[in-house]
Amino acid sequence: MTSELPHSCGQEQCNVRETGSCLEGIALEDCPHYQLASEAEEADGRGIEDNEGAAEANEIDLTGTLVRELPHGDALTLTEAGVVSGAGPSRLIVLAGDRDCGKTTLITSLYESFLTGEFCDSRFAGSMTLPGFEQRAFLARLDSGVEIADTPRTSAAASLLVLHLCLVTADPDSRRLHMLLGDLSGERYRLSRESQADARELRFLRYTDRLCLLIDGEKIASPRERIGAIDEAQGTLRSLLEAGVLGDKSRIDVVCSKWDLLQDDDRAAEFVEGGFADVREAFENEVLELHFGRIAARPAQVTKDIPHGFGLDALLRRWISPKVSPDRIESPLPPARDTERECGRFARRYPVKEPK
Ligand SMILES: Nc1nc2c(ncn2[C@@H]2O[C@H](COP(=O)(O)OP(=O)(O)OP(=O)(O)O)[C@@H](O)[C@H]2O)c(=O)[nH]1
Ligand SMILES: [Mg+2]
Repeated sequence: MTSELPHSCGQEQCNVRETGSCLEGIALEDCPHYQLASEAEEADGRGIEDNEGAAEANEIDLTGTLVRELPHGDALTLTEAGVVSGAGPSRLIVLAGDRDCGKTTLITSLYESFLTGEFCDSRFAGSMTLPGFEQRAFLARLDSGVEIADTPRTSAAASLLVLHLCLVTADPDSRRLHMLLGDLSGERYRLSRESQADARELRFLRYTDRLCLLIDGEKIASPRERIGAIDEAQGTLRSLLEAGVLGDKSRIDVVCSKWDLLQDDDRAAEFVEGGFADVREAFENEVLELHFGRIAARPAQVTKDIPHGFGLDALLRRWISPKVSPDRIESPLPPARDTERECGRFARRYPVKEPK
């Protein structure tokens, strides 16, 4: 376009900028008033201003390049957890159980177990949810000034909040493992027992590595509430199986929490034994794995027998153990034949399909 021509002229009446021709009809290089536009702008200071403008714009770009988006630090959504699990080996464990049974405390105690060093032959290697952990652990810390340790209630609105711990395991390959600990609100758990529609909403349980179902030890300690506590756990498992969100590929831990309240109560401890046996009988053949445990993530009174985080090591070891897919065919390569090519040997590993 003519207006973009880089011409300029010292005579006001000359249109060389627009037309590219000299007012006096002479060759541009012969005209004493003619200048290149950039020279003219530099002479009156405009070029410098523009250069400064460009420099400012560059500075903004540079800032944009240098400022990194940091993780928000609070618990992740299920979608965000999916992104983390795509980054490397991972385990998504969902903790479920009635209100106040101790799910959040279990998660924060696991995190705290790594604050002093190695735990379960693994070391802490980072977390995208450190503020999330700290926020949950805050009320439990002695220096927070509350007399009885407590954790903020998990919101019922979010169906699953996921906390992230990256661990380096001590095996020879020293691999990093992303532990994704899902905290299902007590309210969502109760609804899943009472309605099939609500149970179906927990369809993400199909894709999790384990479901850890907590039975509240405080309820077991109460003779009036203990039968209901085991019945509710059984009812929830039944409802989730019928809704199809659990099935023959599910791995489940059934764990009695707050064991510190039961250790001196033989009748309650026997009741837990019996309850676990009933759950085993009812569900063992319907799921892939069923394990039972007892924990005291944060005992009211720490003793030699029940230290802080009692039972968590057994649980975590199971959670970080190598993942074996039920569909995986464990079939080593057969010995090579003399003149056989590698692909032929590979093909022989699988039996030829029967013709229909
Ligand atoms: N005695 C004892 N109390 C515990 C233990 N673990 C947790 N608690 C207490 O149980 C209460 C409830 O714990 P939370 O972890 O908040 O329970 P939750 O299952 O996350 O509850 P919701 O978020 O409401 O579903 C808190 O007051 C904890 O301090 C334990 O091992 N022993
Ligand atoms: Mg909670």
